[in-house]
Amino acid sequence: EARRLAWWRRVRFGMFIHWGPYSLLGGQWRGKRIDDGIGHGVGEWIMYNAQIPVADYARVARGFNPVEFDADDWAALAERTGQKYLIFTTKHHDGFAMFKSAVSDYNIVDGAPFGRDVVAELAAACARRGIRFGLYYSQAQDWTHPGGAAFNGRNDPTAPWSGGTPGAGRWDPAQEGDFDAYLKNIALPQVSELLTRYGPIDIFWWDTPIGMTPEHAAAFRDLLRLQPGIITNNRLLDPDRPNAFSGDTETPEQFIPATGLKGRDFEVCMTVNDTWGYKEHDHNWKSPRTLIRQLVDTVSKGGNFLLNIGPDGQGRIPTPCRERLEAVGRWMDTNAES
Ligand code: JFZ
Repeated sequence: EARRLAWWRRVRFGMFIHWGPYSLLGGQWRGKRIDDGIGHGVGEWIMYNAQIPVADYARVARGFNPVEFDADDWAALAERTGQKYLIFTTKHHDGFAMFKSAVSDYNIVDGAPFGRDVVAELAAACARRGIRFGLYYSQAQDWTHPGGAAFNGRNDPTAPWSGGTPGAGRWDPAQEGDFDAYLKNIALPQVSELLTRYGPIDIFWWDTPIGMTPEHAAAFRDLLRLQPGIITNNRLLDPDRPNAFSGDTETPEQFIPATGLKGRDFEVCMTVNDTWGYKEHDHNWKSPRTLIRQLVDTVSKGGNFLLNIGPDGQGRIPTPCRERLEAVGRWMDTNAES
């Protein structure tokens, strides 16, 4: 086990990328800025926070044509920043797959004019540059495929981020359906696709196990055998639940645990502004000084630092974001081991 995690513990610094049809909306729906709701209106939750009907959001997705996307440019930026691994949102809660999928044509190859497999291009770019490659996949929440789970936090501020009722937070009759059937027909097959079609996968990043039971989690965990040596975060199921699977790494989000997490591997995930997915009007960029301090603070406490970028709907990394990563990279050049 220690050997499996050795590279991850050594490199300490990764790039997180949130990118999908929500990036095209840039935090606005029908001319209104969506700044309320889950995560204070984080860009990738816009479908949920603005309660966009499935058909309307699907129209946005069908227009997704990010012609400026350049996998090698993104991987090169990670390299210059000193980030030794990259984790990409292959499917976020909106349900749109950024890879070709045989089980649903709601994906970037078959369901959008772009027609290119973004996961394949990123996997190849990372392989060329020796950057480890990880996949984020929202295994339970899916606001488009019938039966997918929807967080109930809008209706109940105490709603749990795991287990509970899968459908309690749905807002469109088109979302109704059987959760077990969704897992069996969409989520599990897509995870298999991801684990078999893109070469070696170094990390699997689960998220928000709404509605899941330990049995559901076991079915996903079994698929990980397709990639011996893969490292996973702990969001397949809440580790506090009895008999629940817990992954290799804890995931403090947007904060650094004051004294680290004794005896546990952890990865602080952090945004450069205040959103994961692109928001056109979020200009609250952290300074390079703040980002370097957060990186050093996290590493000094024994954790990894996963710093997120949110490219826009054309595939461009916002200039202020790019500049900050370049500045961190210059600091890394003089101060970090290679
Ligand atoms: C999740 C996602 O919902 C979000 O869009 C983003 O991808 C982020 C990295 O992960 O956000 C969470 C997950 C769990 C909690 C809060 C936000 N939690 O347990 O409090």
